[in-house]
Amino acid sequence: MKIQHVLGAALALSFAAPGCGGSNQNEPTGSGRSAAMSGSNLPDDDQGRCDTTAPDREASEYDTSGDDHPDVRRVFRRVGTPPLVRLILACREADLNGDGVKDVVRYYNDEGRPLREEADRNFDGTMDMITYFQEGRIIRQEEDSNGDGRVDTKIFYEHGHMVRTERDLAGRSTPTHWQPDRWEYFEEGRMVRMGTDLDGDGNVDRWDRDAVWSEQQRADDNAATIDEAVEETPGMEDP
Ligand SMILES: [Ca+2]
Ligand SMILES: [Ca+2]
Ligand SMILES: [Ca+2]
Ligand SMILES: [Ca+2]
Repeated sequence: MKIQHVLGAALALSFAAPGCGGSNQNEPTGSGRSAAMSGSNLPDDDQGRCDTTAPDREASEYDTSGDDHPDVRRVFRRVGTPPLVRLILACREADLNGDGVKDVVRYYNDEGRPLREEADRNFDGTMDMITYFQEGRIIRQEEDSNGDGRVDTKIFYEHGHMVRTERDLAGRSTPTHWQPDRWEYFEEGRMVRMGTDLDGDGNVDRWDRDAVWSEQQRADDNAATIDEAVEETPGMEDP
């Protein structure tokens, strides 16, 4: 799946969100995007992705790095009718390396909980990591690790912990068909098992295991068995 394809769909979704109608008394605060300071060599367009143009949006910008140039933008959705208006965070984006271009954007659902985050981690102008959340917790990350614009790694989480990765090492995936050939399984942050599909038929041909971890598991199992045996032994009374 192409990252750009995903982003396009996401953008369509965010624009499809219904507005509040035309009864807003407050004018939208422009694009919410500030131009670079004069004399600054930062670009005019920060390539922000948060939707600041919908009539129910309110944008605010902050400088967190101390150069007087805003690097964080938060966009809120106005909910309710005056005077009972609430602001719910809808989108937040940031310029992490201070070059004037936003590198990470996080979208929030109607309750203000994180939904999806897109990040350009090597600052080359293309998003290379998408993080998905469910009920506020990370559930999956999709990564373009070699910068060819296509997802080649998926990382799966349970209860906030990484449990499995799928990788397409041979590049057999297409925009519509994900075909990993390497599966890695994790226990407490440590890879314990790895399966590889060598011939591309979708089935694992070789399993590699963490021998030390397997040995430790066996030892723990034995210890548990001994503990049970000891507990079941009637206690000897002191003479
Ligand atoms: Ca940047
Ligand atoms: Ca990138
Ligand atoms: Ca890739
Ligand atoms: Ca195979």
